[in-house]
Amino acid sequence: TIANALFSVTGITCSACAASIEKAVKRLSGIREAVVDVLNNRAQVLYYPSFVNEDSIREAIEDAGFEATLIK
Ligand code: 9UX
Repeated sequence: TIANALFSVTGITCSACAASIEKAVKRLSGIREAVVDVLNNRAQVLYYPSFVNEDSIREAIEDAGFEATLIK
């Protein structure tokens, strides 16, 4: 099964940083897709819950240098 997580990510102002967050999240195993929306400060992630969880994804975003909060 696949799950969907939406995060609020503060402080992203450029597409280069959005791309680096997407890359950091996709590096985790169990990620199907990661899309960062700079204009709306959102990161949408499709993932396989048997391999990865929301908190690990949040930590990957924070390790990339940005504050992330799970919205749903
Ligand atoms: Mo990418 Mo950070 O611009 O201010 S370098 S978001």
